[in-house]
Amino acid sequence: MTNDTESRDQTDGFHLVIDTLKLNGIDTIFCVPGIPITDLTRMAQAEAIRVISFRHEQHAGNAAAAAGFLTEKPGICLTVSAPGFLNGLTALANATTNCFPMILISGSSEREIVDLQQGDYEEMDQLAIAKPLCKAAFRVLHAEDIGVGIARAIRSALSGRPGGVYLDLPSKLFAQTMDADAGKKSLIKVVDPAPRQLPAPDLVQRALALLKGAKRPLILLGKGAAYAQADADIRALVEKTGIPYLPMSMAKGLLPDTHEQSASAARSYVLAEADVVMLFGARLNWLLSHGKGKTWGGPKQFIQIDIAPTEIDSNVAIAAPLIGDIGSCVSALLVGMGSNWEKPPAEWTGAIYERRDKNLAKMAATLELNPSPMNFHSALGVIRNVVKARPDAIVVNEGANTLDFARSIVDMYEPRKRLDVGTWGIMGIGMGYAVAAAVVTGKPVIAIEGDSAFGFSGMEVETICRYNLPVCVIVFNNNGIYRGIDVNPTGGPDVAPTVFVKGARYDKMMEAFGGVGVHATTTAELAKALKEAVASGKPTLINAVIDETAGTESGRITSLNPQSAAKKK
Ligand code: ADP
Ligand code: TZD
Ligand code: MG
Repeated sequence: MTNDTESRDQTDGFHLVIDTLKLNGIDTIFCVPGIPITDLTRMAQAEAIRVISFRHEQHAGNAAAAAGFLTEKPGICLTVSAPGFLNGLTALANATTNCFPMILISGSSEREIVDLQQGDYEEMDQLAIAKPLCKAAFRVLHAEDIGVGIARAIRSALSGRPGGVYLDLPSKLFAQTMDADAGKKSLIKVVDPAPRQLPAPDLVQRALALLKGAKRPLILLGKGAAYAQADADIRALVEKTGIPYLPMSMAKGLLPDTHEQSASAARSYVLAEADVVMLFGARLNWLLSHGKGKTWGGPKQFIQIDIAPTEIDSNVAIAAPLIGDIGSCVSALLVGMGSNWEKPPAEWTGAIYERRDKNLAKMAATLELNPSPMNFHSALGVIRNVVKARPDAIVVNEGANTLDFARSIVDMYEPRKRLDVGTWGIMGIGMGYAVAAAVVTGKPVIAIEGDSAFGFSGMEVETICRYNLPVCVIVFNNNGIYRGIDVNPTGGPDVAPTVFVKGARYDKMMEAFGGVGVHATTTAELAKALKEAVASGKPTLINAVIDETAGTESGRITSLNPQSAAKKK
């Protein structure tokens, strides 16, 4: 507290909020100021909390979510009432979907007026609207309850399956005063907000028995495993079992993608052929074809490690659920495996690695081509090399083709270095995630962005410049969504819905705010600019010109597009 606060006999809502956040180790707030929270942002900064102010709440919210994922502390997003709240709500819902801990704190208007619908400034029943879209939602009406409200929000965001929490703070609360001593006593420092959840021993034994009998076992690592920060034990387990593994996109780097047990480049083969699949913090949702159908080939049995018991059997029967936190489950498995665990049959692993190496050689050959204009492969080949040289850099990635190609081409070497569109496949996370990654880690950030994807959060390049963050944005400019070659079938003056201004210069946006802008039409120009950006840490945007014909509709998920009857004929 400042001397100013100490000398007062009274404290107020503003200070109680800030003091509780600080007491709980919250050192950063992502926000957009305005009534009624402008002073809260000022006072937070005055009290040495880092306040990162954005141009739009959705990006502040995405930053909070990414900070939550990276740090295992809830990321805090602070917004104004109704419209600011709604802008932040997309990020809150997305964080909940991704199982990232964040707290959206929004100021709100006068309860008496809102509830009688008398038309207050920015009137909205925010609590009711937030409730179905997040893990938990709370409102604090009295200054003496601020400590409890924030403690409940922190616990709800972090315990069990992490997620988004909404905290409604009405305008009137901030000005409420109370005795400073009583106020101090009302604050709660949350003890162990994400307590370990040990798996029951019989569940561990059941899982190990099933694994032992497997002829063609497979390990699947999800972003829950990356979140859990049990990196060394997870690696030890994978290596001790000798079982081939597949990382989901945000679990890449948990073990280096170049690891000898990686089955990434033989994905379809292992999914179809495995007989026992062990899931670590990964849901059998659409990203894994719901655990059934052609992708999954013959019959198989699942071992699923998850902190959320209700996730089990959500899509297919799970033979061996293992409920607990990843760290505790993995150490229990390591103990249970003993010292002479038998590796899987060489017939199985050999067949996988042979396919993998063949596919990797094929890809290496395409990466070596240097077509003009650049295509996804040649441009990503450059980024792949830079990331290899700077494995501590964080990669942010969104788009369709730009996402799918980058996921398979750019190898990751360290845990939690890849942030992407997540469970929803949402566009617009780019600059918010990039800002958060730079702010909470201080490491260089490389944001690989489709030109459409970038547009959702592009204005935040000003934020990147304002805070002088070590972020290099690479816009894969193929003149549109998926491709730049669609035409208006009527021959009218409007371009097709997927097509943008041809030859746009996104690099000029960065220059407008004092950052470095580069227009790259060759791999040599791209390599030079990216290396300089990573070395200097200067905010940089590289407009990478990509062949506008190179992409495919929806990247690798073309089949999810409904087919019109006319098209089918
Ligand atoms: P991916 O998209 O990478 O497949 P998902 O987001 O579908 O991953 O799955 C993440 C899973 O991890 C969720 O089911 C969530 O409950 C679980 N999870 C999150 N944190 C932990 C943890 N600390 N311990 C165990 N499970 C966790
Ligand atoms: N809006 C939101 C919020 N999320 C989405 N996923 C979409 C729209 C639909 N969409 C995709 O799924 S990918 C994409 C959109 C608009 C953009 C693809 O174009 P791009 O990438 O330029 O980013 P490529 O490299 O040209 O394929
Ligand atoms: Mg594009």
